[in-house]
Amino acid sequence: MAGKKSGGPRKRGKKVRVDLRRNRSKSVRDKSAWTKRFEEGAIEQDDARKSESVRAKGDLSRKRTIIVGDETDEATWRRGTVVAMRGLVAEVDDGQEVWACTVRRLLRTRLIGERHPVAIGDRVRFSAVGGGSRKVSESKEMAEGVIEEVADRITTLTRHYDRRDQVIAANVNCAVICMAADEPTLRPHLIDRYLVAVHIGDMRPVICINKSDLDRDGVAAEVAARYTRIGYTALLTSVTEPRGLNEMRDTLCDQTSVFVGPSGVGKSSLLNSLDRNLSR
Ligand SMILES: Nc1nc2c(ncn2[C@@H]2O[C@H](COP(=O)(O)OP(=O)(O)OP(=O)(O)O)[C@@H](O)[C@H]2O)c(=O)[nH]1
Ligand SMILES: [Mg+2]
Repeated sequence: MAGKKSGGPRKRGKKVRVDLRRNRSKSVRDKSAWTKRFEEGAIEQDDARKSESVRAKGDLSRKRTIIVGDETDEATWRRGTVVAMRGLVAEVDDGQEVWACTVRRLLRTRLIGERHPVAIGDRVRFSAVGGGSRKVSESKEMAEGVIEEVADRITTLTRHYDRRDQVIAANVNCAVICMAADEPTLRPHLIDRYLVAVHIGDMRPVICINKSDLDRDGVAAEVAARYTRIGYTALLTSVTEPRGLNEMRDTLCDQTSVFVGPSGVGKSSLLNSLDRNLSR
């Protein structure tokens, strides 16, 4: 870089090795064409030995070095928790107001292996973008910021999607696995799949079978009892009756929880019934 030597003593950032982006790790050479020509006898075997190295260089060659420096003054960074994701914009609550934050490009590069380097529940440090505000809906504007740092996650709920692990929520203690007694049909094997993800993520699982008003043959009650017998908390709830909502409130008290489950089982309805302030 031309400007490097002329600026006098300059604070250099730290060198960090990061994975190459997927599209950069593609071979630049069309290997199949070379193989084809070799098979057709156009390339002598001896020539190939002299000119081609077939030894893999290992992981080192698949990394690149980036310089991580102070882009803004750390002393001014604020702390907050990501409370919503809207595309690449994270909404960060600092305890007083909610900021619309993008993610510093260098941070994105360092976390390139992850589909979303920032997830709901992440504890972050961010810098304010001087005087900027971002329109997040027709009626809502938020102060703008840039996420500079993401704290290590204590727990994570992930799903495997498009050959990558996607973090759905970070730093929650409890995951409420929601199913419906009916509409959609209760599928107990799905509960087990969620249980595996919740245990891997180090969270406490709570099983909730909602729409118990539709459990006419008692199958949902039997499924819940089966999980209770092996030590899980399994609640039967109904938003319409209502039923089991106080029990659910007590179960969730004093912890950060995430509601997971298929579409239509009543997660939003449950949350709105548990706390009227949540409907917005
Ligand atoms: N009968 C009955 N219907 C319910 C109950 N809870 C919710 N519903 C209905 O089920 C439908 C789906 O509820 P939602 O709360 O939107 O479901 P959701 O899990 O949030 O769905 P997604 O947002 O798509 O993931 C709505 O029509 C609700 O009125 C219940 O306890 N009993
Ligand atoms: Mg919903």
